[in-house]
Amino acid sequence: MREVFENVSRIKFEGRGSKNPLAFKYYDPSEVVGQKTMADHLRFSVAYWHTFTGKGVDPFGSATMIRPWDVSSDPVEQAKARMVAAFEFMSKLGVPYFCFHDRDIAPEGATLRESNRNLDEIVSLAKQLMQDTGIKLLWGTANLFSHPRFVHGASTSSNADVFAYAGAQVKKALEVTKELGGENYVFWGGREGYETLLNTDMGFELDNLARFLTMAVDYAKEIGFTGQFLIEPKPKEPTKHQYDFDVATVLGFLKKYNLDSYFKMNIEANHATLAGHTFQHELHLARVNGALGSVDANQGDMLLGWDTDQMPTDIYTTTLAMYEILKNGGLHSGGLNFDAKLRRGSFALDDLFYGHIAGMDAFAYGLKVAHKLLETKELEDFIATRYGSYQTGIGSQILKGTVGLKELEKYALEHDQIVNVSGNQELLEAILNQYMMGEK
Ligand code: XUL
Ligand code: CO
Repeated sequence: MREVFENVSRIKFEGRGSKNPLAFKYYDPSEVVGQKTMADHLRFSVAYWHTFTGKGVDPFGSATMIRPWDVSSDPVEQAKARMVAAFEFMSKLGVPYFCFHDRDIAPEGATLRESNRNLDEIVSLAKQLMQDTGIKLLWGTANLFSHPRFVHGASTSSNADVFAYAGAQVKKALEVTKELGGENYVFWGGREGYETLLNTDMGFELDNLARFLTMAVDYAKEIGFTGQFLIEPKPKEPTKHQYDFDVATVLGFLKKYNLDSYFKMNIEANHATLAGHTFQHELHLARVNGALGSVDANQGDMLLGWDTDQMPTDIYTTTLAMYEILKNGGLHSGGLNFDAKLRRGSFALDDLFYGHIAGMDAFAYGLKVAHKLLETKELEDFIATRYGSYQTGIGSQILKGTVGLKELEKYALEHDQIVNVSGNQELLEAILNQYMMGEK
């Protein structure tokens, strides 16, 4: 079959000085950082929806990205051509993984039966292409938000028929993910939220969300799907208030419904900032709760209040993200999935490579700086010293649980002239800059 990216060959690592836009400057998949290769640390994945079905449409204008694989008038044939092009792109880019929603890869039919048949047909092509190229599935998911039937939500819809339909769709998506050896399965609650409490029974909807997730856990057990379940928090968009608001909210939800042992988080950078957090905050909170599963790698724009899903190029953010990931002992079955799209003006085919190369290099750079920071332990040592008062005296008794408020009062009455030490934030920021610039 004729190649779509015919002027691009396999992207190689050429190193820092390279002027070749189609080469990696920092990402050398075989370079060993600490105990693992860069490829094993970073586990990059391409998001099918943005990269192969996204066309640059925005609320004010139509498609700017006219893709050579979008040629057939038959939707299934079109989906096949797109899938073949996707594997050519991913092989040339040298990513080990991809991710998809059911409806990204195969068209919705007139009935659920027809949609399932379409999906089966495309999945068998995907399976073949995965075998040919060695590219694996990081995660699968079901699109429970685009079709008008999900106008009031999926598992949190006021309409029980929609709950049932969504259940059928997740059942099929789980089967397909298992069939393709998917290492995780993601639940992003696209329309699981509300617009106004004037028409919403929030407690009932949250109970239904938990019922739905419990059914998914049960079905995964039944079919022997052993991949990790992930919830992807997001505070708003498309609904005004999404139930999976942020990591803290999801942790509370999972605990309430006894689902916490079955789910980890898929943390997306732009969702973190929409929630008023940093990406690092969300990764850190998930990590210290044993719930850091995978990452949707992108970035937002601080001047815009919506989910711009830009390619991650901010090396400070990627460094602090990799710091958390290394402290987590890696991403395990997770990966860095580029849930990121090109700007509408970047409509050339080569921009797909430039965008992904920029993101991969930014994370590779971040990995190396983060590794250095952990090797010297400069930040860790500072933090350990900062909490040193808990290692001896009253602090160690607090940790051991051998004192209560009465003992604290006795101690405080004798030690009420408190001496605090500086947090040295600016000093630490300057030290981080030295690492960023390779001076440490
Ligand atoms: C939407 C989003 C989704 C999920 C998968 O903001 O991030 O693409 O990653 O459904
Ligand atoms: Co995402």
